Amino acid sequence: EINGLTGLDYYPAYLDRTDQSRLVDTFRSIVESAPLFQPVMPKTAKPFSVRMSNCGPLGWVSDVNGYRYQPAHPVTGLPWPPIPQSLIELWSSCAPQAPEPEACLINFYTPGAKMGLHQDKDEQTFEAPVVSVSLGDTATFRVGGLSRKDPTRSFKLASGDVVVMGGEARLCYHGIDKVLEGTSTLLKNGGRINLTLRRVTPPS
Ligand code: MD3
Ligand code: FE
Repeated sequence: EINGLTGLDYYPAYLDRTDQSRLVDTFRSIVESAPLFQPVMPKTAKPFSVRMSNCGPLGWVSDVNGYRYQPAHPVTGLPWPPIPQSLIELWSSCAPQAPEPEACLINFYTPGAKMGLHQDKDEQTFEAPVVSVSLGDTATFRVGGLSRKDPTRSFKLASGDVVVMGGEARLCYHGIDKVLEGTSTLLKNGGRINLTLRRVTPPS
């Protein structure tokens, strides 16, 4: 719990170095078939500084028309690759009561990339938590309340850390202020990978 928010569970060093390296290999194989793309903001077309890809039956995209989940890569038109078993198992461990995840958004941050304060509310259900895995350089993460104006708290997310946002925390404002260059040797060329597992549609 952080900020008196229930439903935010932080598991520092949840993954050991071996598990982290395996996930980096998994990331590399996913982006071979579903290359990182540069999303743009709806209406303004301003590019995100974070590049993205997805795996799973649905993937999150943003373009001039809006934010949405879709079954195919916006550039290749191919279906997203499946969510790897290791991440399905991580979800089952961290969110044992939730239905299976349908989307895994992959965020790739180079030094200087950030993500403004936002809510994750493009899903059709908020019943399941969002489960996040950080790999590579440490980032400064900011989390607030249900209103944009609520005070925020910052903490660091390091490689191998897992954050589970469920319950009240599921719709909290949050963002990434900064990636701290040179804080991890996991990725040869530096940077940060964040994987977020999500349920998008209500369970049948
Ligand atoms: C708090 N990603 O992809 S992960 C995102 O590190 C996103 O790339 C950040 O915000 C990143 O939407 C933060 C931690 C996280 C994920 C989901 C949340 C925090 C959250 C949902 C609700 C509140
Ligand atoms: Fe988010």
